[in-house]
Formats: sequence, C-alpha cells, structure tokens
Amino acid sequence: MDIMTAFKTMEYGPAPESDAEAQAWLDTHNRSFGHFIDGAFTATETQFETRNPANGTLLAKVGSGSAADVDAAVAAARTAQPNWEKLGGPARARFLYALARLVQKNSRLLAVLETLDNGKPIRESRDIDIPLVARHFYHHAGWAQLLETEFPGHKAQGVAGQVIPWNFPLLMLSWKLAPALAAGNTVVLKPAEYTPLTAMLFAELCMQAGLPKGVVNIVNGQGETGALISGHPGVNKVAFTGSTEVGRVIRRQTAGQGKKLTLELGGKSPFIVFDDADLDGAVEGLVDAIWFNQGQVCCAGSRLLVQESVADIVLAKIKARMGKLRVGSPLDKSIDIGAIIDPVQRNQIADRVAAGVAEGAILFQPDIAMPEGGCFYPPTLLSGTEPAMTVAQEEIFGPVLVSMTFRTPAEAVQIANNSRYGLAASVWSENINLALDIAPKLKAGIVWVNGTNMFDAAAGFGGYRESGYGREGGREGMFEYLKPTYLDSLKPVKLMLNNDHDTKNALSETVDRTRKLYIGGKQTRPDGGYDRPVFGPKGALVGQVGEGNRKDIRNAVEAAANASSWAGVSAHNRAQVLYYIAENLSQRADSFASVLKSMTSARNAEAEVEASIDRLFHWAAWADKLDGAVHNVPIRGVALAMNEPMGTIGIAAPDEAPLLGFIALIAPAIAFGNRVVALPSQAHPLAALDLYQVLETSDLPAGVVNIVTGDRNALAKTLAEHANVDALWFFGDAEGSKMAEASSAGNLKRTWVSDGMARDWFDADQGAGGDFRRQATQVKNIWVPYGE
Ligand code: TAP
Repeated sequence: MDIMTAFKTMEYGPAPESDAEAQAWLDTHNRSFGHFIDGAFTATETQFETRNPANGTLLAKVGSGSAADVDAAVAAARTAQPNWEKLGGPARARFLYALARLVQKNSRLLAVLETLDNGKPIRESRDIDIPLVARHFYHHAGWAQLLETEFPGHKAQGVAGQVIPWNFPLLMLSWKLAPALAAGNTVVLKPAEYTPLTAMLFAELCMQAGLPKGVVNIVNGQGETGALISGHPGVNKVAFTGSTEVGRVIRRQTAGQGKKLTLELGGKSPFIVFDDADLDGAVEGLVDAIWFNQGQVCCAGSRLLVQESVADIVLAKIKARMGKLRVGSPLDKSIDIGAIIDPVQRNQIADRVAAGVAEGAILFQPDIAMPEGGCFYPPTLLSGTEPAMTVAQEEIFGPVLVSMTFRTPAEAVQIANNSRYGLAASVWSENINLALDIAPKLKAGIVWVNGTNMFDAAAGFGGYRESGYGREGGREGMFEYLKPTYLDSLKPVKLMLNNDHDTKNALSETVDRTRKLYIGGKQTRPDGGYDRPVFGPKGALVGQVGEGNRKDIRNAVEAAANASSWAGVSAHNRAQVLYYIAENLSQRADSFASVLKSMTSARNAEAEVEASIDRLFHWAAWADKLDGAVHNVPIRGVALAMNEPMGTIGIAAPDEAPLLGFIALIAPAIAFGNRVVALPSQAHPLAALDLYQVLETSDLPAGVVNIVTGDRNALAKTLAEHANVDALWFFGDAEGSKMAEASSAGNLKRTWVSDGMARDWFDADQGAGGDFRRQATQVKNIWVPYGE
C-alpha cells in the first residue's frame, strides 16, 4: 500500500480528553449543589438531575430555586450593591481581572465540565467558549477601569436579574456578568436547567477572587425560577437570552415595573453565497455556521441562500463535506459534532425535519457512523425549500441546514429579510463592492462577510426585530447596564387630560379653525369624522383637533412605510431639512408662542419656541456626526459598527412643554433616518399640529412625519400592537407606559417609556442627551476579514 492510499483509508483513532479532574471536582461536591447566595453555597430542599447528554449518565443533582431562594438572592444583591458601586471602577476592574485570570488558570477543567454537561465537542469548549469567557472578563475589566471617564453622567442600574440558556452556558454567563459588574451592578443569575455545572464552578472562582459577598448570586432552577427573578420587584434590570417565545413572556411580565430589559432571542440567519464566492471557503464556513455546537446556536447560519447558477455545485460540495463530518463522543478531540442537549430537544429536531419533508423539502443525511446510545442527531440538509415553508421560517435549533436559491442580489436581500428574526447573516462573495452593498441592506444585528460565527467582547452582539433588543459586548453593551443619573431625580408627571370642561363654552377669539391630522404629507380629516375640543388654562375652548382612531394610525403607519427612502437620504441632506424646519419655525415664532399661551398658563412660551428652534439646530448638527466605530477585534480585518435607523418609530409626546417635548422627540428620530407616527400632547396639541405648515415648506418628504391627535393611550396602544412599527417611545402616565411595554410584545418592538415621570425638556441632558441618539438608532456590526 502506498502512502497516499494509507492516508485515504486510515481510520481515525479515538483521541479522548480525560474527564478525571472534572469528575473528581463533582465528587468533592458529592455531586449535589444548591445555590450560590450571599457568597456561600446553600442547600435546597428539592433538586433536579443534570445528565451527560453523550451517554445519559447522572452528573449531579442541582437545587430548584424557590421563591424564598430568589428573595434571599435578591436581598443579598440589594445589600451588596451600594458598596460595590461605591468601590469605583478601578477597584472593580481588579476583581474582573482576577476572574479573567482564574478562568484562564482553570480553563481545562471548565472546558471539560462544560462538555460533560452540555455535550459540545471539547475542541469547541476548549478553543472557543472558555477563551471567549476570559476575553469577556478582561475586556470588561477595561470598561470598569474607564467607566468614570467614558460614561460620565451615568450610574449602575442596581440589581440585575439574568436568565441564560443551555447552549453556551459559561459564555452566556460571562456575557451577562462581566458588563453588569463592570458598571457597578450586583447580579442574580439563573443558569439553564440542563447546564448548571460550570456556573457552580464559576461561583467557586468568585470566592477565590475574594469578590464581596452578595455581588454575584446564582440561583439554579427551571423556568419558574427564571420567572421569579425577572418579575422580582427588587430587580432593576432584566437581561435574558433564550427563545423568542419566553422573551415575549418576560416582556409582558415586566411591563410597567420600571425595569430596563434586554432580550437576546432566536434567529433564522441567512448564509448567502454569491456565484463569485470562494465556494470551498463558503462550504467550510457553512460547517462552522450550522454544525458548530450541533447547530444549537442562536445565530447559526441555518438558511442557505445560494445563487442559482452555482447551486448544484455548492450542494454537491456540501454533501461531500457532510460525509466527512464525525459525530461522536464530545470528549474526543477529533470529533466535529457532539451530542444534542437532551432527548426532548432531539425529538423536536426530528419532528421539525419530518414536517419539512412533509412540506416538500428534500432530505439528505450522509452515510456516516453514528454513536450507539447517547443523544445524537446526524448533520442534515433540507434542500429545495421555499421561503414560505415552516422549516425556512422557524428555528430548528439543531444540525439542520435549509437551502434555497436566488437569482439576483436584490432577490437575495428580499429572501434573507423575509423572516421575523434579524440576528445575524453571512455574505460570501469575492466582490467586496457587492458584499459591502448587501451588508447594510440585511435586517440583522451582525453581518459576517466571508466568515461566520465570529464573536468578540469588543463588538456588540444582538438582534433586530424578533431576535430581541439590546447589545452584549462593546461600548453599546455597557450602556445596557447603566442609566443617566438624572433619572433618579425626576418627579411624577401631572396628568393634564384637559377634557373635563364644558364644551358648550363659546370659542375664544384665538380659535380660527379645526386642525386636521397630518398623514402622508397631507392634512386629513379623521376617519371617524369626530373632533375633540382643546381648552385653555381657564377652561375656554381654544381649538378643535381631530379624534384619531385605529384606522388613522394604520394609515399613518402605511404612509411612514412608504417613506422608507428617507433612511437612504444622505445625512447631510437630512441635516439640511432640519435646518429648514428650524428656520421656518423661527419665522413664525410669534404665532407659535401665542398658540402655546392660549393652551397653557406657561409664562415661558417664547422661551419654549426658542428652545424648540435650538433643538432642531442641535439635531441637524448631529445628523451627520453620529459616527460608527471600527472595533478592535482580534481578527485580521475590521468589525464595523454602523448606526442604523430603527425604521418607523411611534412617538407619544408629553404634555409638559407641548411644543418642545414634541420636537425634542421627533427631531432626533428623523435626523437619523427614521420615519415617525407622532401623537402630540393630548392636553395641548395645537402647537404641534401647526407644525405641518412648517414641515410642508421645509422639503421634508411626505410620510416622514405623521401626526395623529386623540386619546394618547388608546392611539399608543394601536401603535404598540402594530407589526410595522419598529420602536415605540411613550412619554405619558405610568399606566400608559405599562400598556406600551406590554402591548409591544407582539413583534417585540423596542420601547422607551417615561414610567410616568416628567423630564425637564429644556435641560440639555434630559431633553437631548445621548439616550436620544441611542434610542433613534440600532447598531449593526459588520465583520470584514481581509488578507489572502
Ligand atoms: P428558553 O426556553 O427560552 O430558556 C432560556 C432560559 O430561560 C432558561 O434558563 C430557562 O429555564 C428560562 N426560562 C424559561 N421560561 C422562563 C420564564 N417564563 N421566565 C424566565 N425564565 C424562563 O430557551 P432555551 O431552550 O434554553 O434556548 C434556546 C433558545 O435560546 C433558542 O431559541 C436560541 O435561539 C436562543 N438563544 C439566543 C441567544 C442569543 S444571544 N440571541 C443565545 C443563545 C440562545 P430552563 O432552562 O429551566 O428552561
């Protein structure tokens, strides 16, 4: 036999990693864990089992967190929080650094324990998960060090309640803990029920690092325990990673509780291969996209979109490559695909594949050796699928690739965006012009060009649409655990409904006409045909406005959708439009001041108009200055953080400062390329409505700003429920804030609510600070590796 034949026919020998140390560690704990609360391990009454998915053996029993356990953990976190924050960033940085070092020192034990508990190949836990965990603590030690100078005017949220899934157990823990601790929060975290063990080992590392007690609390348990944490009144911030379904439950549960919420949810990420791509490279990328971690990856490239002209070649290459994948013991260092987390999950994968075949997909599974016993599923390809099929729309969360074809770049974008999700996307082309043209058009929080599944602590990770909101990692991730200091000093808003006067009152002289709605660049009669009176401070009727209803909101949202080209207008041109609006408002300043005076007793009407003009100048100035960033990620290449508009934003403007509050909200929204459907102050709507004359003469395209008057909370509810509204800003009463958050759960739109507090709209921070810029945009990270 010659050497070549020997190489080709040689069988793999097993290359197992020893699990002796990890088993010994479990034995030192008698294979029994409770929780880690207030710096100590606690015992629990009820426990559940955690098993090795590769062979079904029992690894340990773990405590099931009760309401009392969660109360104790939250109390410990609350007590510890002020001192932890007072320690200051540099002192916290030392602790984060110590944790990073301890993770590195214990990396092999952590990797083996992770593989035992989760079933992922040791190659991945050893070379990807655990090094990234250390990287996260290092990176955030840096943010702690720089906190005071880089995030002035901000403070910690308080206690963070965090719930994580089982697919990257320790990595998700690090994504949650590191920024929270760096920002000065204390934490109550629940690991997933299937994978609690590395979190328990991490708790030991916290003790070794001398972390003050109560700063990190880990409560084990199932979904109910997670719900006890996210709903707990002592928790100020909830960070959740998991399914979109549970994300929705948590959004509704926490509505109106004044908690900041970030959701990292599911995905059905497209993997787009153009005909000029390096096809072998793309196929190798695909292995990492869909067979990494058995495909149990939220950002898995699970939807292959391949250009029709090369589809047959690519599919043949994929099938050949699938025939070389090795499925087997996760502790074997030469294994590609390990075990599925649990039989429940495996059965779900099998059911979804069967449903796909029933829908007409063509099934391919390679003829490769499968392990006996254990929880395994073969690499699978479903080809010939159509975008509307369930398997092309719904997450399978397993090693199953769904493929379809496209003809033109425009069609690729259309199919890629035909999803309720928007987590990640991969674009493969040797034509950099094409790749960089496609990337911004994809509705996804992360785009990898000629690569896939690249992660780093310096680049934010998170989704668009129903993949959730908020970012983990990078500067943007730090803001998720901070809040502006002024928020603590706000006073509750005074309700000014202004509708309990006698409508028979004679119209005062200031009333000249009934103001209509403003939809799609036109003044429109309300659909219902009714008007509502507007009264002055002494009860005199000072005007009439349209009584908008659901239909008017729907028309306004449609008009906003038709104005989507506004996002593509250059920032310079958007700035110019804002300058025109300011100029035109300034020419009519007197008439706006007199309308303000007619509605309110405010003595500062002139000042409010002046401040409104200034605010327009402010956002005109910002329009072309909200630069993105080039993140320092450890690849040969760049990760570009681009600020993109949210899309259509529903805005309910406040009653206090009825003109300035309205302009303070719509100006930043449109400055950064959004369209708005705005509800002016319910009590004092006239000045905002008079703006349409200003807008019409300022070159603002029709549909970019739409104004609907009426019952604020009822109209805001329609906006919150509308699937084509991408974000909702609500500045009104506490009840309306709760409604806005709860009703937004349908399409998981991002909300920004006032929780019933009134801000000082004249104040530069409260009325025009960094929050406005961040709320008006979402960050997309585009990874572009380079070099031959
Ligand atoms: P989920 O069922 O959503 O579980 C995630 C976590 O939430 C688990 O700890 C779970 O506890 C807990 N939980 C369940 N019901 C809860 C409730 N009502 N309130 C609070 N917590 C609750 O997801 P999974 O099956 O573990 O993970 C798979 C999903 O996560 C996939 O959809 C995947 O796409 C997504 N995922 C997303 C990302 C990012 S970054 N976007 C990352 C990883 C995974 P139990 O463990 O006891 O069920």
